[in-house]
Amino acid sequence: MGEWVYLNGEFVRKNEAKISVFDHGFLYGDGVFEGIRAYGGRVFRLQSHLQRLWESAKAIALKIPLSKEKLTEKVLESLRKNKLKDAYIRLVVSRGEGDLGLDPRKCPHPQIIIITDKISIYPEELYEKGLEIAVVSTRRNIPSTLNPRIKSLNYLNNILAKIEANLQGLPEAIMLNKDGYVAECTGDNIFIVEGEILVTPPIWVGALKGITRDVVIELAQKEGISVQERTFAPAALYASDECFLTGTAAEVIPVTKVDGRTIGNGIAGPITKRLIKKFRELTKKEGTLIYNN
Ligand code: PXG
Repeated sequence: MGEWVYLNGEFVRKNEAKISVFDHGFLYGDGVFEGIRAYGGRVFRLQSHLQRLWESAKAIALKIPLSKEKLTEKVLESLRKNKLKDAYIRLVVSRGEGDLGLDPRKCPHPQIIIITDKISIYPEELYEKGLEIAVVSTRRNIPSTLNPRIKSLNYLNNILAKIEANLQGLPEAIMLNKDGYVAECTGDNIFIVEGEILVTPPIWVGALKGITRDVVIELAQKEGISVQERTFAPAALYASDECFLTGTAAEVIPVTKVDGRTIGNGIAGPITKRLIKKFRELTKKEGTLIYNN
């Protein structure tokens, strides 16, 4: 882990990076966050992540006490201070300290935290073999209660699904929305391939607007692969030719077994492999430079 954490407007050592027990991020999950990656000295899609952070904050009426430009600088400074080129960056904005009541008006100072870490990722062989995952019984939050578009500190919905997967010995869970349509996984978006067509659930079904999802849609379109955003049920997933997940941590990773059903030929399919390759090429050449040399 990076030694220096940005907290309360300054860089402190990680063992001194402590927040108040009265912070509503801790008491109520009242706050927002982002998970970002740096590859070879470049931060991938930093502005898209910041844009989403601002949108999440706006949705919960949280004012981020720095400009996007200043926060960009602080993220880059965190990476330089920790001498990182390849990293996972966790950006957290919490409501800040208040009293024990819910009222966010009692929290005058939102807290910005930047943690940098080495990335822990799936073993390389899984990008060939694919993951085995399952549809779990925990449904994705409905948008009228807590909209899954908001990347809030309140992740219990996802954690409950993750626990169900873990109890089955599986690394990820597929979550359905209240109507039984496939929404997303606990920390990844989901795609299937039907013949030559790439299909992913629309965001309104109940999914985060993943940055990796957007990149994969762009890459597929550039490759001449047609992409459809439409709803589908687990049966369509079982019958699909290929399936993969997208996320900042997992990148693009094949899924080859769902609920005991083998997907396609049981190994990463051709469209999945093509998109993994294109995605990796892009992360090597694009992004905000951390070091100006
Ligand atoms: N859906 C959800 C619910 C997420 O939290 C994604 C999709 C993928 O979005 P991006 O923008 O990363 O392509 C996420 C983000 C983890 C972890 O440790 C993953 C996320 C958040 C927090 C932790 O795997 N994923």
